[in-house]
Amino acid sequence: MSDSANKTIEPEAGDALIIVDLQNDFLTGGSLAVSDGDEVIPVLNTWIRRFRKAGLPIFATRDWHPADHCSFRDQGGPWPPHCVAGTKGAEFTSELVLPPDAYVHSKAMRPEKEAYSDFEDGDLGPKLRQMGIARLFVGGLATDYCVRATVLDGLKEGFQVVLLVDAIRAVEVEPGDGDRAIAEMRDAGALAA
Ligand code: VGL
Ligand code: ZN
Repeated sequence: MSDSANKTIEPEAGDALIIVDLQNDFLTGGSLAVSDGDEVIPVLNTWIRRFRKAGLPIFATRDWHPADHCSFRDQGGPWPPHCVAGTKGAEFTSELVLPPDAYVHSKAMRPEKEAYSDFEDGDLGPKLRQMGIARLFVGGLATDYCVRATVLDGLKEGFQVVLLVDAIRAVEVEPGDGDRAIAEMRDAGALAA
């Protein structure tokens, strides 16, 4: 890591906070719980306060699968069923203090299509551009899946990306996946804060 890593970057006009998949199923007690995933909640609450204070937009994204989603093991996919739309497991954790005006972005809603990236489904990119957003502060779960894909796509779409390294945790199907994902995101141009 460079000397500038982990230095807090203050949000300013043109920035948006993107909170990736802080849903019960990815947290303690959930069907696809990410190790130490709960630790990101207070860190993200601090970022939410910073963005609210500055009057800047906050997006909360969610995995929002049908009950027969192709990523589920009983459908031949790699994962246990998780984040089925409308279930308790798909709800944002109540410990996350989301403001009432937070934008909610749902993804991977079609049975036959996986979508780790928030830019793959719906109109997130155009919406952000229309709001004049140029830089994204990204944290959440999981480092090696939805965070990684969202950050890499965000950079490809022309946004600057600040990766909130204290506010992400990895699934680690293979040991080291989290660190590899962080290296990949930084190599692609993400700054670490
Ligand atoms: C995710 C695995 C399966 C994620 C979603 O949000 O990172 N990971 N579905
Ligand atoms: Zn999923």
